[in-house]
Amino acid sequence: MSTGIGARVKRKEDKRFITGQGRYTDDVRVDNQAYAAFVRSSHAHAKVVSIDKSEAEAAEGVIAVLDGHQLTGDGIGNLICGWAVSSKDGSPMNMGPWSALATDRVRYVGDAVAVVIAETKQQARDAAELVAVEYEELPVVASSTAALEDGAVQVHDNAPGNIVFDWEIGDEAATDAALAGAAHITEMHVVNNRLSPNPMEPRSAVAIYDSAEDHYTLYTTSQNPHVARLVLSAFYNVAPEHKLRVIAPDVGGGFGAKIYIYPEEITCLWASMKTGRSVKWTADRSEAFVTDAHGRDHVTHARMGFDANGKIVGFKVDTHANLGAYMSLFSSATPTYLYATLLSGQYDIQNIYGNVKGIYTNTVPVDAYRGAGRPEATFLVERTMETAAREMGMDPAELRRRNFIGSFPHQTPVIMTYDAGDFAGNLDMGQAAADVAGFPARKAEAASRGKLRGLGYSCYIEACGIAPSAAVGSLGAGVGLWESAEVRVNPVGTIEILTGSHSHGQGHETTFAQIVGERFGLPIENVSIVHGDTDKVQFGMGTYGSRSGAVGMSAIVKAMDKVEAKVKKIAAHVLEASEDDIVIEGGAVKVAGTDKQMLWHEVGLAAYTAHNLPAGMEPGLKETAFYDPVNFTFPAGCYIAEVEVDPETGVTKVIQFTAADDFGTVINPMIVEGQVHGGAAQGIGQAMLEGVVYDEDGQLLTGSYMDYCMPRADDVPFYRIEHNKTICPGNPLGMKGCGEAGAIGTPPAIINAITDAIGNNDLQMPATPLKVWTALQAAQKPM
Ligand code: MCN
Repeated sequence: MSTGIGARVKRKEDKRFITGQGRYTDDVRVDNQAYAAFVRSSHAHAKVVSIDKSEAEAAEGVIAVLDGHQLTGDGIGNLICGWAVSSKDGSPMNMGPWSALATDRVRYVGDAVAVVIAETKQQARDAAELVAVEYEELPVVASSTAALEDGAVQVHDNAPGNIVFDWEIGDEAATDAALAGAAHITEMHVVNNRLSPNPMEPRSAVAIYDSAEDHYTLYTTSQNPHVARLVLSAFYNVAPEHKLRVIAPDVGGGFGAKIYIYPEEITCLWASMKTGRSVKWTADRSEAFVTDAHGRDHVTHARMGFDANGKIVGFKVDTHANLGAYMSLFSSATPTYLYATLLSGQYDIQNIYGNVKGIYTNTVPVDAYRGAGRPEATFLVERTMETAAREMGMDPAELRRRNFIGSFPHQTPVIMTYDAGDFAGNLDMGQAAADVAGFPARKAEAASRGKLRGLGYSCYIEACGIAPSAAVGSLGAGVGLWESAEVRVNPVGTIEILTGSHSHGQGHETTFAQIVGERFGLPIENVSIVHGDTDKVQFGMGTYGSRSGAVGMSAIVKAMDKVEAKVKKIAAHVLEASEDDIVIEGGAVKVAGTDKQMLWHEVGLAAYTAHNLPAGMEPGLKETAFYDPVNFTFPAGCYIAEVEVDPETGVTKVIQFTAADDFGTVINPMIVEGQVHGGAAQGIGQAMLEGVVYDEDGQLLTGSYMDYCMPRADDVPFYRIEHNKTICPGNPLGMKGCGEAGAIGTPPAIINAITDAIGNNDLQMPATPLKVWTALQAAQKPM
C-alpha cells in the first residue's frame, strides 16, 4: 500500500495516544517536585488594598507564598502583545501593563494576585484559600458596548474610552460613494459570540531551576515552544535564552489557546528559582474557563451595496472587538489583519472599508481561537450575502456566482492577493454532493412531519500558511513567520526530521513522514519526526494559522532538496557516473538506464564512513533549511447545511452537512477530512450551542460544562466531504492549509439554514432552542 502523497495512511502517533501512553506535561515527574496554586481575584475590577499571607505561610506543606510585588521587584517584565496595531490617526496602541501577578489592581475574575508553592497539590490549593486579599471594588465594564458608554470606568489608565486602537483598512470615501449609488443596500448587525477554547488537555507547566548551572527547563502545553522561550527571555526577563529550555511534549489540543505565554508559565519559572524547587501547575477545568484566552466576541454593523444586477458595489464594516482586560500575545492581529483583510470573501468587491475598534473590558483576555479573525470575516460576509439574496428575491447561490472572483491572481482592496482558486467549481461540487436540487422535496417531506427544513450556504475563504515575513513585518509583527527543518539521514539510512512545527492533534508525525518516505522511497516507519524541544530543534515558529503543511513541510522539502543533491554527488562518485544520471527510486540510488545502484542505506553509510567521498566533501548527511513563504495560502470551499427545526420547541437538528474544500495538494485525505470534521463540529458548537456569558458585574456565568454547552456526538451529522484542487503556486508541494477551514466555514452555513427554515433573518449565535423559537414566533406574528 502506498504511503506517499495522497495516501490515507493511519496516524502513526495514534498507537500511543489510544493506548494511554501519550506523555503530557502533567505526566512529567521530576525530583524535588512542588506544586503551585494561584490566588485569583473574585472581583472583575478592584484595587488590591493588602495581601495577608501569614496564615497561608503557616499552613502545612507550604514552601512559599509569593506576590506581584516580589515578582516585579525581581525584574520580571510585563506580558506584552507582540503585534503593534496603530490607530487611523497614526497613534500607537494604548496598551496597559499586565503583570503575571497583579500588584495594585485586578481587572478580571481570575486575575492572579499571588501563588502558593507547597509540597502537594492539595496543600497548595488549601493554603491559597487562606491568603487574605483585601480589595476595594471598582465599577466594571463587562462588554464592549458597556466599555464604550460615556463615563464608563477605564480598565487601564492609559487607554482613554477603553479604546486600545481605532484601526482602519480600505478607502472610506470611495466606499461611501459606491454605497450612495447602490440600487440595493443590505444592512447587518452581527454578533460573533464569545467562545471558550476547551482543549481536552488543560494548560500545564513544570518549571525546573537548576542552580548549579543557573539553567531553567520548562515543560509546557505550548503550540510554539521556541516562541515561548524567546518571549520569556526577551520580554519577560525570566532567563537568558541560552539558559532556558522549553519542551512542549504531547499536547492534547490547542485550538489557538496554547500559542500565548500566560502568567502561570512565567510565575512557575520564577517561583522555581525563588524556592529552589521544581514547580508544577495544571489548570483544572474551572480554572481553564477563567484563564485560557477566549475567542471571537465581535459586534459588527455593516452595509453592503449592490447594483441592479446583483453585483456588489461596496462593503462598509464597523466592528467592535472585545479584547478583554489585557492584550494577549496576538490579540491585536486577530481582529485586524486576520479579520478585515478577508472582508472581500470570495467576491470581486472594488470598494471595501473596515473600521475596527479594539476595546478593553473587565473580562478574560481575548485572542486567536481556531480560525482567528477569519471565522468572523466569513460569518459577516456569508450572512450578508444570504440576507441580500433573500432581500432581493434571488437564489443565494446565484447571487454568489454573479460576484465570484474568476481569475487569479486577484488583488483585493484589503491587502490580500489571492493566488489560486475555483470558487464556482467548489459551489458546483457542493451543490451536487448536497443534492440541492432535491431540497424542495425534502422540505415538503419534513413539513409533513411538522418540521421546518432550511438550507444554508457558506462560501468561505481564509488566508493561512501564516505567514510571509515581509508581509507580517510591514504590518507590525514582532517576528517573521518562516519555518525551519533539519533532515538527518543516519548511517543506516533511517531519517530524523527536526521541525519547528508542533503537532498537538494534527497528525504531523504521519504526514511529515509521508512526504519524506515518498521522496526517498522509504517506508514511513523509517522516518521519525522530532519536534517540541528547544534543545533538539534549533528554532521554529510553531503551529497555528494552518501553517505546518504549507510552511513547515516546505522547509522540510527545501532541506530534502539539499540532502538529495549530496546523495547524488556521493552516488555519482561511488558508481562512477554523472550526477545528472542519478535517480532516487524505490529505496535505491541508481544510474538511470543501467543496473548500477546503491541501496539508500549504503549511501547513508558511505556519507559517514567517509572513505570514499568525492574530494573535499564533508562527511555526514544532514541538512537544514529555513522556508519563508512568498504569500499566504488561500483555502476556500463551499459548505451547505440542512437543518430541521421543531416549531413547537425551537429544537434544531443539523440533518445534512456538505463540505467541498479546495486545499490544493492533499497529503493525507483521511487526516484532512478529520481536520474538517473537528473544525465543523466546533463550527456547529459556535453556531448552536457555545457562548461565554458574563453578567454586568463581570462574573462569568458559563464557568463549567453545566452552563457552557460543547457539541456532542449527537449534535453533529455524518459529513459529506468533497475535495476540489487548485494548486497553490506559492509553495513546493502546492498545499493550502486545512486545519481551520471547518471552524471558519461552518457557522454561517448553519445560521443561514436555520433562518431559512424559520423565515426570520434576525437571529444571533448561538442559536439555542429558545432563540430559535422566539425568532419563529416573531416571524409568525401577524403584521
Ligand atoms: N494536510 C494535508 N494536506 C493539506 C493540508 C494539510 O495532508 N493540503 C495535513 C498536514 O500535513 C497536517 C494536517 O493536515 O498533518 C493539518 O495541517 P495544516 O492545515 O497545515 O494545519 P497545522 O498543522 O498548522 O495545524 C494548525 C491548525 C490550527 S491553526 C488549529 S487552531 C487547530 C488545527 O490545526 N487546532 C487543532 N487542528 C487541530 N486539530 C487537533 N486535533 N487539535 C487542535 O488543537
